Amino acid sequence: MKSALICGISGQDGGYLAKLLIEKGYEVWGTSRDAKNTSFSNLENLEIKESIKLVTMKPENYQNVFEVIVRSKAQEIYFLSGQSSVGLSFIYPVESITCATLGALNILEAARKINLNKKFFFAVSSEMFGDNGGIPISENSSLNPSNPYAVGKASQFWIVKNYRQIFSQYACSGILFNHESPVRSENFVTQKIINAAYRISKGSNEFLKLGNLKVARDWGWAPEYVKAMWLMLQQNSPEDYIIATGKTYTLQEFVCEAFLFYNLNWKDFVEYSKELDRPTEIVISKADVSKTKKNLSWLAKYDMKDVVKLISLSKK
Ligand code: GDR
Repeated sequence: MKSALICGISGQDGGYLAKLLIEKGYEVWGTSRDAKNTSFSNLENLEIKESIKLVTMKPENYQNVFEVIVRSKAQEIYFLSGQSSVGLSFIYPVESITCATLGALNILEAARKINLNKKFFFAVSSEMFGDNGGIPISENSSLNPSNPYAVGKASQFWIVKNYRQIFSQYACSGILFNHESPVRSENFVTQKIINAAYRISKGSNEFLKLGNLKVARDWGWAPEYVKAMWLMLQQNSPEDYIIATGKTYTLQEFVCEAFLFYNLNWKDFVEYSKELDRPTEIVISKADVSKTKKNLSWLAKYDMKDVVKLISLSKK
């Protein structure tokens, strides 16, 4: 039986990945900062909590990371831990950067000391490339991180590349673009918009405050992105891959689609709030998915419009 360790299993991607791996017959271990006091509601909703060995692991603590890797004996390790909201990283920059960098270092270093053949997936982000004028981002695009979250991910990306080159570890980074699901919190704009549209459709007398509607993102469906993560560890050689749909829409198009689902005109309910603009911003984010399509035969089935529909349907 294959076994996998998912670091940061309580988050959106952790839950969907665990479900996929259990379906594939894996023994799944999952970590959280405080496994005793975490509710793991995502895992409960997916009805998989009882099938997972849950352990406490603080990614910044080397000894702790070492012990969990030894104990789990996992052949595949997926590192998804850390703060995933760009917005919150402006408020908690140290936590955001520390977990991404020290976490990756501790995992790779512990595995190097244990000296067993393991495969590693690290979740990095399109945010690493900064505001590049909307040029489609590939695995070789130059990095220009412009917020604390992106700085942490860019460092992690280079740590992974280094360990792969120097110590020949099977370590790779999935460069994830925005990917959503019903389990997102309102820290993410997609959930904030759809929840507001839903409440308004039920009679709520509110206005939705948003920042810059001209920003454009490549929004995908998280439950299908975890398959690409798994595929990356089933190849002959470790390589980095873009995980995205290849289709970009403006935030205004997203808002329009979300309100349309409830037969509402967004213009009647949305207000611009300057306070929600970020100190630095990526205006247009585009993905070049050609390498992923060619090598992994993976292509996203769902785009922004499907994401709106699928999340909205989950509210009924
Ligand atoms: P992002 O996602 O920062 O792209 O990171 P988020 O949903 O937070 O923002 C998307 C875009 O919408 C703009 N925006 C607002 N954002 C929020 N959260 N709230 C608002 O009210 C609002 N108004 C406008 C933002 O400025 C931004 O341009 C996501 C996360 O999933 C990361 O973990 C991941 O790495 C990247 O996508 C790729």
